[in-house]
Amino acid sequence: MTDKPTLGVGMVGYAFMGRAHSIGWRTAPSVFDLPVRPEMRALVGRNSQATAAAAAALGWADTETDWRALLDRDDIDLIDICTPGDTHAEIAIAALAAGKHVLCEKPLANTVSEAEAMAAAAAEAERSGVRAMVGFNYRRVPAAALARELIAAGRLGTVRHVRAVYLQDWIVDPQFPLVWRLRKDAAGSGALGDIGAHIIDLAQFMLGEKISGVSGLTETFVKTRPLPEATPGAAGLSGSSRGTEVGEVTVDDATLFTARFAGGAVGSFEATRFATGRKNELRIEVNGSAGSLVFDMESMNELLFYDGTEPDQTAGFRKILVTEPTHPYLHAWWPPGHLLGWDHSFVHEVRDLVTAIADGGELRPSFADGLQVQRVLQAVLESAEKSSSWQQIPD
Ligand code: SOE
Repeated sequence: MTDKPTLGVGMVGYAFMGRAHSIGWRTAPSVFDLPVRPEMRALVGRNSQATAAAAAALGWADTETDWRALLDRDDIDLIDICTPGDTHAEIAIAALAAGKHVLCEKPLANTVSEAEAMAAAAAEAERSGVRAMVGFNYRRVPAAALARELIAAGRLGTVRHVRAVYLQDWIVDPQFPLVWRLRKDAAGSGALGDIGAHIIDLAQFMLGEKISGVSGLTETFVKTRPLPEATPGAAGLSGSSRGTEVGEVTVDDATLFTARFAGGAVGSFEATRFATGRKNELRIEVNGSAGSLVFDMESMNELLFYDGTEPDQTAGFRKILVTEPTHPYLHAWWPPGHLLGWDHSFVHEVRDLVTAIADGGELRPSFADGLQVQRVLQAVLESAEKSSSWQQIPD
């Protein structure tokens, strides 16, 4: 046993993201030398039996059936929100007001006004040392973090282009049920908010610059779908639980937009759940006056780098294997060449969050960052509604 101070964690929701976050909480203390020891104290879910089973499987000590119970528990220091977007604002604002640190899954909220209220609550809480972070986990993939470092160090010169796609195909089948991610009231938007938000955050993170304006279009290819059966677990990405009634899809299946960055670069973004054969393909290419970088989640341990300052005869894209101890997060992992996976980004998220809580250091993406992404999402939707007209993003 160590004599480190502990950080009591309560998590709300235990579906796909809750499982991923649980791996983060469980693994981070055994990999990184954290200043405090997170303890997985309580898991919250509405169905007590299902929640107890999930808690046992995922490593949570205790359960609650109402998230409000966490607010009154002295042994809970941090609330991790892994529920659909329509619940984020209420839980996060109440948690911050109760003096609990918050980790909130992305996108921060379903609307800009909710995100504004959350950012204001986070700014207020920060004054008394209570911290808040949004779970844009791809920032914590070492190759993506290395891309940011190389761009910040000027290795690409002046950045001119960003080409970002996030492609999935899990709803190509028109019989796939109308799960919560396909309902505007629960999810805010579709492919745009769910996966487009990731590439917006990641591109801005890599460049260290914000998107200043956008022009977008959206499409919903399959307009009605079978309703899911009302069984626990029916809200996931699996299509096995369809019922016989049909409901309307109220979000985008695919969204494309062009963008300008504050520093002068231009960008193209595509988020779709209809890219048949593409399971979870997140790819960002950045071109600058002195070089280019390509990050591709399907080869997430690699970063392609073109150094334009090399002589023409030998210049070419080269593959950096991002597993050296000098690469972001890698000092704590395996010897070079031993690869990491998608789930490690959640371990890194916990490491950064817990470290900033303990030492008071910078913690990003903040709720203010999440609000800015939300403004981009809203501007894209507004543009799509107004014949793809240009929309400036307010500061
Ligand atoms: C579903 O599209 C999803 O689980 C997203 O919600 C996650 O944020 C993404 O990382 C993987 O796909």
